[in-house]
Amino acid sequence: MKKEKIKFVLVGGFLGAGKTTLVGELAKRYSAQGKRVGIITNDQTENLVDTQNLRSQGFEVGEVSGACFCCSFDDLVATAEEFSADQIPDVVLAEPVGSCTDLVATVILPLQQLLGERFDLAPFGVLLKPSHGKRILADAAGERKSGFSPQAEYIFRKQLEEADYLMIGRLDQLEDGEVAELRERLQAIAEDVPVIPVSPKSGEGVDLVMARIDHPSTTSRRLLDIDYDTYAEGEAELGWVNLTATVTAGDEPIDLDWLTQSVVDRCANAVIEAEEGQIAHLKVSALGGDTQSVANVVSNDSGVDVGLAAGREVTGNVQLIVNARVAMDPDNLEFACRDAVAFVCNQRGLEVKSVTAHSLRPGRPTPTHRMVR
Ligand SMILES: Nc1nc2c(ncn2[C@@H]2O[C@H](COP(=O)(O)OP(=O)(O)OP(=O)(O)O)[C@@H](O)[C@H]2O)c(=O)[nH]1
Ligand SMILES: [Mg+2]
Repeated sequence: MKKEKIKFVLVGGFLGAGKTTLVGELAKRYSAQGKRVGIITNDQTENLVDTQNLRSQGFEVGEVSGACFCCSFDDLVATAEEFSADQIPDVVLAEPVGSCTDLVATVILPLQQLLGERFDLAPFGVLLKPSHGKRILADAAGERKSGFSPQAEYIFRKQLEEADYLMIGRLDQLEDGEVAELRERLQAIAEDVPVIPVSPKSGEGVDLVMARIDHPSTTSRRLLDIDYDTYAEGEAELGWVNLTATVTAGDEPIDLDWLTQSVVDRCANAVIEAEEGQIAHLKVSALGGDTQSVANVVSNDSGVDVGLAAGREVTGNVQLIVNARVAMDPDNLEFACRDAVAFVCNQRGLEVKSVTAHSLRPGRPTPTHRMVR
């Protein structure tokens, strides 16, 4: 009997663009159709807010950590295949690291060419992050005011250039004029690529994304002309911190939403006030029992977002995870993350039982495969 292929959907976009939110919304909709869904998250190091977030929503999540998908291609394939232990999934949704690009040559074509009997590759959709899109995609005067270096901006643009279709995220927060302007700027980068405005959070436009995935009309596989030295310099500009802490208030109830929002707010203020950091994405998760809260800050000029509201208090131990990606020195960033956790817990008399943190600058990408046709 012919084995069914797994539909493999890679969701691209810069740090904080809304990939995890979109993956969660797609997973919910495919599950509601009776499809079996597997999700793969990815990071340079362990302890991911995204994994905890998607698992707490009830999804089956595998994690590729330690390097991006392109540099851990075999892990990516093994993780995708683990879902098949009981029953082959219908759909695998995979979220690459948000500072990663050249994914068509290093992930999509290798999966298609080496494992095409098992995987059916969906068109590659990339989410535009409006807060950075407005600043990075040059205005008529060509003036740079994103706060990021030209090398980091290079990655942002390359991510958009290789898409089969583009999505303008956070539609719920954009005026019609802003959508039109972003569409124009995107079309200057990739003239003939379809553009879908979408709100992963409210769900608006997600049906159009699913139509692209389920009934692909074009999968042009745009191969990038890319300079890996510039790409590596752009990634290395980012400080990367993954911190985990166990905190407890004993029998006193802890308001998880207050906790995550306070920690992310204090951390954001510290890196902005230092006038050193450009925030790509700060996220804080708190998990007590099976109740979770996630709070995020996606740029220097945006406030705190509630990515996932717990809506209730918990007692006992809470696992706190901070994932910070900011253009600044990683040691200073780690200090800001540790200080935010200690300060906020102290405010409410919460005991911090343990803290571990891992800080780094991403190393040069060295893809397992790079196929240029
Ligand atoms: N208002 C609004 N907020 C959104 C939308 N989509 C995502 N967000 C918020 O944006 C923040 C970042 O979203 P994520 O889905 O975590 O972004 P990401 O691309 O996965 O980020 P990384 O994994 O760090 O690359 C969260 O606080 C989300 O709640 C949207 O459509 N509207
Ligand atoms: Mg994510």
